[in-house]
Amino acid sequence: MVEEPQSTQAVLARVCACVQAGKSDANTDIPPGSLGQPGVAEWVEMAIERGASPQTILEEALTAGMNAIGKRFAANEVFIPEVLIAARSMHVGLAKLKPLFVEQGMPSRGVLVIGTVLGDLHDIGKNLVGMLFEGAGWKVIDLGVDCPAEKFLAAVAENPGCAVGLSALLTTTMVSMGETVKSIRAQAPQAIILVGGAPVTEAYAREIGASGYAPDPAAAIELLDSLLSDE
Ligand code: B1M
Repeated sequence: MVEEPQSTQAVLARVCACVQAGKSDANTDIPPGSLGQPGVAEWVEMAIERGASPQTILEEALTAGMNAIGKRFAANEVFIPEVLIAARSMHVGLAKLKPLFVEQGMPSRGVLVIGTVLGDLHDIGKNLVGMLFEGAGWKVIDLGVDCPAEKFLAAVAENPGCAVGLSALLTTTMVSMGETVKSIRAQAPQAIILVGGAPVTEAYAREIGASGYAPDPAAAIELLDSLLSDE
């Protein structure tokens, strides 16, 4: 028996907590022992019934939950599996909101084109960065792995004003990261280009002309926010 929250604000807080716990709906037993208890799906439905706008549910509950997970991940309080199940729960909530956003389209803070650079097949970190940007309200266009500069250039041309995120995990592929930044700069000199990945450093980002380096997804989101507010 679950006690019904008194206020809409309390319902939103439940959505936010369920995203962080990875509790998608009543039929899932994540976290263990929670089978039958409402999750993101049920609380989002209740928030809608109570008259909360889809925008409010998105920002104050789903995005807030994912932002919190991103910060806890950066602080080593949670790990990759927790981020993945939180992202899955957020998507369950988003699916409930999508029909309500049909006319105006899903709101978005902007577009981030992201990919792992040429020669590099590592995508776990890049995928986490993409998921947390999505959770923070960005439309994410994921170009995948082993991306030549041309692939980034085409995406930048198709999405004017987008930010670009490059990931590299090998010291050898950091070279193609530099070449990709150079090509993007030639086509779109003002583009914001973020770089990251285990071997990448702040100094290297500066050397290749990237707009900035971030060690983890939460830092990348903060960095992009601050670069945009400087524009
Ligand atoms: Co590879 N691998 N791997 N590997 N692999 C490393 C990177 C390595 C350090 C292992 C080692 O030797 N100790 C080493 C690199 C050495 C170096 O260059 N200095 C290495 C090597 C050598 C190789 C091969 C060459 C091995 C071989 O075949 N001889 C080969 C290369 C293939 C290729 O890419 N062409 C190879 C292959 C593979 C697998 C395919 C088997 C697999 C990748 C599977 C996949 O990604 N789908 C793999 C794996 C899993 C690893 C390790 C074990 C783990 C990488 C990972 O996913 N980490 C790795 C060793 C290690 O790191 N312990 C290793 C978890 C992930 C969450 O972290 O990617 O760093 P990370 O992302 C972080 C941050 O870096 C940051 O945020 C993420 C979350 O915090 N971040 C960004 C990432 N991108 C960002 C972008 C941003 C901002 C932040 O802004 C845009």
